[in-house]
Amino acid sequence: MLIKRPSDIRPSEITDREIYRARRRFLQGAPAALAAAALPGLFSTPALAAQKLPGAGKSPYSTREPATPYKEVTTYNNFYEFGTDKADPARAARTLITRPWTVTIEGEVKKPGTHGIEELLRLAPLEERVYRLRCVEGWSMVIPWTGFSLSEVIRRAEPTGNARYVEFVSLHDPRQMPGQRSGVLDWPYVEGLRLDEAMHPLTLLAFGLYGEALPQQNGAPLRLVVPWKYGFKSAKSIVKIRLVEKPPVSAWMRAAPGEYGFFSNVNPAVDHPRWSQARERRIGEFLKRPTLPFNGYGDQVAQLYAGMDLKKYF
Ligand SMILES: Nc1nc2c(c(=O)[nH]1)N[C@H]1C(S)=C(S)[C@@H](COP(=O)(O)O)O[C@H]1N2
Ligand SMILES: [Mo]
Repeated sequence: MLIKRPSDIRPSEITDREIYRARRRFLQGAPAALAAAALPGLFSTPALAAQKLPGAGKSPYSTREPATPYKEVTTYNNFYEFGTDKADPARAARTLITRPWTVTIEGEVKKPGTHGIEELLRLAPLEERVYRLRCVEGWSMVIPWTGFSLSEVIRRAEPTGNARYVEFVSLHDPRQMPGQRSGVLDWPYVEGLRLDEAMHPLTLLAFGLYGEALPQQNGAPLRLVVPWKYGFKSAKSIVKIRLVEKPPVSAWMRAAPGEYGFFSNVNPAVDHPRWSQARERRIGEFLKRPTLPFNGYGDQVAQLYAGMDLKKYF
């Protein structure tokens, strides 16, 4: 992963929650335009990004820290399927067609199956979860996601006694994803969690951000968000969820096993081989701030790793 200073981001561009609410009110007042926008074009579905999601309840897991402005959240992205520059996905991901979309749940489950995105969206009540996201590169954001716990999906698939890990596979389609014509990663993008991590209530299946359907560059139509791990664990545009016995080999482990471990818990005490992880730059802020163990979610998740050497299992 490349490190880039967010020099293009002005601190004056902070959108506070008031502007967020105003934006929501505006969207609520425009149902006809949104209905028309829901018809996907043949080669791009940019309008889907503005599609409002059904109302979402509040979550006790939300941070009260101010959310990173919508503009930054949707224009400063890592999504290598659309290029390696932070600005690439916002431009290039318009070719990603997000409807129809299905997700296959397979492997060590009693109820395997393929489910349409609309069906998945209705599986459980949507919640707004304002989470910190810490990229392994040393920057962070606060993002108001909309979704529900991944456990809602896994529980219904009924894992067998052999299921120990969960593998997540992102879409592989070089026609829609120009970055996949390059060998920067061994495609498709694959990530994995231990089953207890995947079942943890904090682990979110996200369908939206800022109250709207996910923009393509943020991983439409559905993605993972694992807030206590480095951002790359949060796979975007997922098409397959496999319950497996053995730890999955993620795309990043395959590319650089010495640099990216399976767990990748945010840990200021364990440096990346090429840089320190002690501090981070919150996008929109000038001074760096200390990085917190488990990205500040230690009270909720530290017990998952009781007795483990987190330097060895990085
Ligand atoms: N399929 C896929 N998922 C991905 C990535 C990617 O390149 N491809 N990048 C990861 C990284 S490194 C980060 S930091 C987050 C960024 O999410 P955001 O752009 O919505 O902030 O997505 C993660 N999920
Ligand atoms: Mo990242």
